[in-house]
Amino acid sequence: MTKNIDRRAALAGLAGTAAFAALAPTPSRAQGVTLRMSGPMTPTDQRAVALEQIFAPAVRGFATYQPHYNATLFRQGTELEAIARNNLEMSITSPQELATLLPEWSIFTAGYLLRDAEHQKKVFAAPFMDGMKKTVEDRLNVKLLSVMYLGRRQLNLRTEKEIRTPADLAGLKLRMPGTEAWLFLGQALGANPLPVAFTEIYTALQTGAIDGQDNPLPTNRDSKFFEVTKQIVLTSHLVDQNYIAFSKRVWDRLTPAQQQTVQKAADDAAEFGRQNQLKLEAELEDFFKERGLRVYTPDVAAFRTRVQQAYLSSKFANDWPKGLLEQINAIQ
Ligand code: KDO
Repeated sequence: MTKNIDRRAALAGLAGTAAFAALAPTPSRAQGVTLRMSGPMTPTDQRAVALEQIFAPAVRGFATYQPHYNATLFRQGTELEAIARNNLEMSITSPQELATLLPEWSIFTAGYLLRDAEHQKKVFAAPFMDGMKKTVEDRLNVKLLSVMYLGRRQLNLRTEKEIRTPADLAGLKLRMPGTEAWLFLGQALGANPLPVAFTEIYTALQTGAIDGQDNPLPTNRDSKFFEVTKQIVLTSHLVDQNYIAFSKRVWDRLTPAQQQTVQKAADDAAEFGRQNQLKLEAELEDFFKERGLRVYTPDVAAFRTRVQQAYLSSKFANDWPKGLLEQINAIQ
């Protein structure tokens, strides 16, 4: 189990590190730089596959991509700090992790905000996101290269009781990742959220320490959660997004041509991963049904109403940049 720690206090220190990195003498142009990527995902996760199959070969002329999966190099949620401190070159980060350090990012942790993968991609590319990205660079020494589609998060429970509305989740121990924003999502859905690291979910489900977890269908298959659960409730409560996070210090050492190659490699990998993930999401309902799980759609309107109201009246909403919600909603 992981504790929910507020790391905002650490930001002052991190900003200092980033400023120091910016002042350090410019090292010679990148020759054979190693790009260590750390994350909690499995190697079969489509984001991992995309980076290995598309990103790695594209940058091979000047960089070696070196992935570390299952949080073996850095614990889930500590990767941004590792990049900020120049201890790591890459990660796949999330708005929930960014929000622990830069509260305005909590807007993207809100359930039922983004409509689908296309909306997510357009919002990330919109000019109104430039300032948000720049703050991440300046404060954390992290460049967000591209947006990766993780999928629509669905409830996946080891209990048998049918879930139609948020009221049916009362008292249910729902695992969420260990940040404040994630825990709030579990609460907004009507459940009793418990923080557990991604790598501990399977055992927590198996032993009954938790009643359920939420993740997109492809993640459920990759991490075999279906083996220790009985049902999937298709709430689609979050069109989950991740970002390819890249060390700004390493970026600044690349030549303009190398930077262009890295940027294109990241965009191509994100697109490849997105298409594969969408295809899997469309196919996997049958996979789970064949393995004996119940898969069904609840009263999604009831979930949407409750979750949206919870976010709009939450303390998080006070940190959202003025007008951003409207700009996000206006993107077609
Ligand atoms: C999870 O811990 O449930 C989560 O899905 C959260 C995501 O933001 C992302 O970090 C993901 O885990 C990991 O990459 C593992 O797939």
